[in-house]
Amino acid sequence: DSVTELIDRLRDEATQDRPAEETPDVGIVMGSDSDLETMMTGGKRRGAYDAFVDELGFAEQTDYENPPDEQFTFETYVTSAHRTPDLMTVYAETAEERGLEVIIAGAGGKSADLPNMTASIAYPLPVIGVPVQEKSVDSVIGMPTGAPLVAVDAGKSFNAALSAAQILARQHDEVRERLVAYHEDLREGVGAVSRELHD
Ligand code: RP5
Repeated sequence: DSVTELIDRLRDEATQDRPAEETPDVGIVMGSDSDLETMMTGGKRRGAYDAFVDELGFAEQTDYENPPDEQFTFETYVTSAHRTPDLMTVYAETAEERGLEVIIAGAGGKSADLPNMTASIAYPLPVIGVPVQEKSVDSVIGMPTGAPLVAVDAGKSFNAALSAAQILARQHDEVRERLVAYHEDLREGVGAVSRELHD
């Protein structure tokens, strides 16, 4: 799809007034497809996709008008603050009307503006920023007073997904239960490793 088509579609979706259970709960945006590995999966670390799909039972919603069977969903967009500022702006402007409850935004490089700008435009929707590379941490977390952005450490999109789920869990008991179950597994895993070390 061209950027113009994506913009038109987002604007159209914002007018549809779909029931909450049919719209994506979380929007994942990133500045470049070179951010995909860090943001989603398959890299050195596990990413947001792994947290949502493997640990929390969310599904990716690839078509706004045809939701998957799973109750909790996320969508994924590549939109650059510098190459497609119009798409970034419309995505953030329409996010709340399209039914999103939280956005995860990742960017790298020395001009990692996407998380910051998305947070400013989408306000009061919460935005969790992921610096894709360590050198961009300052630009992602350095927001002025009154312009909030929740940020995780460089590359930790897995934690950004858990933070997004924590926000959803305030309204959705089922997400809360899945987070608690994930944490129990995590504790058991740590216990198993430390037992191995002592055996
Ligand atoms: C940022 O610049 C992107 O978020 C990416 O991390 C970085 C480099 O982008 P590419 O040149 O690989 O597209 O905007």
